Amino acid sequence: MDTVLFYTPGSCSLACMIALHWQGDPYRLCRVDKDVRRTDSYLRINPRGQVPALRVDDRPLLETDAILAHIADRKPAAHLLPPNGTTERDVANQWLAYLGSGFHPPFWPYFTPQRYSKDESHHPAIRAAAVDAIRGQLAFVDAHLAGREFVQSDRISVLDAYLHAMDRWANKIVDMAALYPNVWRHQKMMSRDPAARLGLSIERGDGTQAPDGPFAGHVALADI
Ligand SMILES: N[C@@H](CCC(=O)N[C@@H](CS)C(=O)NCC(=O)O)C(=O)O
Repeated sequence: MDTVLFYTPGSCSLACMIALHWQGDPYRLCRVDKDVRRTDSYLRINPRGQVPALRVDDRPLLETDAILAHIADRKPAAHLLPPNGTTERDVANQWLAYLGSGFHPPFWPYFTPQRYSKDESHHPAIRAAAVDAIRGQLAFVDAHLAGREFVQSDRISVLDAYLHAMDRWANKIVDMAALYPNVWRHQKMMSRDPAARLGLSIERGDGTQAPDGPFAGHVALADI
């Protein structure tokens, strides 16, 4: 399968990068920064102009939770999610949906208050409300992670990659170590993971092709 992940540094697409690396099939990356995400070429891949998007052969697949489930299900032996049809998978699906539709959304008004009001004088209040909502999500996840190493059971999964891609955004917003020690511990654990480290180095622009790894380099949008 020809697999291309469209990503923007600092975004939730990092989760898919980590998952692809864990899964192990060859994949290429296509970096699409803000200006590129508004071009016709990219809007043909994702009409909403967002990342991540995955292209598998000629088929685009959108939405982080669906992409992560696809990556995991491509190789059940990698155990990146529990098998379909099990109670454990129902719980994992619940976490995938929560991370996408519960944990992620409060960051949107924090980072882009202009989408919620054209009146700049409203932006401080929008961001303050967003911080409250972000803190609520962090408290929920922190309580869940008490006494646990991973989001689900005793095994690392795409859920951990998804949480890691997003909870890093909160580091500049709240005192994570003091207020959310379990999320902070999880973040430290993930930051030592070789796939997460590779993903971040690629995002910084100094990532090179891992000698024997599945990352097969970048492809230009124009060549897709
Ligand atoms: N529901 C989408 C949301 C994706 C999303 O919000 N992506 C952000 C980056 S983390 C983005 O592309 N923002 C740019 C924009 O919305 O224009 C998903 O889960 O994949």
